[in-house]
Amino acid sequence: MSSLRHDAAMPHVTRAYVALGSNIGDRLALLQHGLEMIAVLAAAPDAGSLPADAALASGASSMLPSSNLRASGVYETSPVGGPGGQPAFLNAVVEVSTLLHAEELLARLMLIERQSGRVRGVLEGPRSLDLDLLLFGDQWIEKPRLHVPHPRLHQRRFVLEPLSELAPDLVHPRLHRTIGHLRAAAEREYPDQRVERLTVALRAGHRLSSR
Ligand code: PH2
Ligand code: MG
Ligand code: MG
Repeated sequence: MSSLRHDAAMPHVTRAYVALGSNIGDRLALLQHGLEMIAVLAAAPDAGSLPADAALASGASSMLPSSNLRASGVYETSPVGGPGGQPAFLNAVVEVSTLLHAEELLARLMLIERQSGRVRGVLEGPRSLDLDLLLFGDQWIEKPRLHVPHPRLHQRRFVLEPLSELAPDLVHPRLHRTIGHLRAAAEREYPDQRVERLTVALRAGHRLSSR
């Protein structure tokens, strides 16, 4: 495991990439909310307690640690897979530096999804907020509920376009190609996947709205 290379006393910061997607409700507000919650929860070092619901209920957050997060632009994208006729998605990617292990980060992402009103129904069907762990440092993880790098990342322009804004030179740990290379290959291979970058932007490092 890569953590063995590190001094046990030294906190181990991992750079992770998370895909955000929404195609129900106020899609932009849901992405913005997801980003703010990722900034809070990925930064909280205490793995045992998940403060999400309490923190949200009280609106009691201090300034977000803006330094631990970078956001891509926002893209409107045609649905890939899933039932026909579902609405277009808004998609974005955030880069977050975290002390958490991949499992802990994933648990927090799922908590944010639930808190945002996500109900798991139809596979690949419409969703208010979908948060997918794309990459976790240079780790290759195959566990029952955790597959990193995300197994379909290289086939999805709605992921590769925003991800390549943040990390074009990052090498995919399993495919050994850069994200920029994968993006260009997917553009050729999947011309029907529509991805349109919007002029709106997510705000990283803003005060969490009390709601
Ligand atoms: N998510 C899916 C399936 N299809 N298509 C687009 N455009 N954007 C998504 O986020 C998306 C999808 C499964 O999570
Ligand atoms: Mg998904
Ligand atoms: Mg998902």
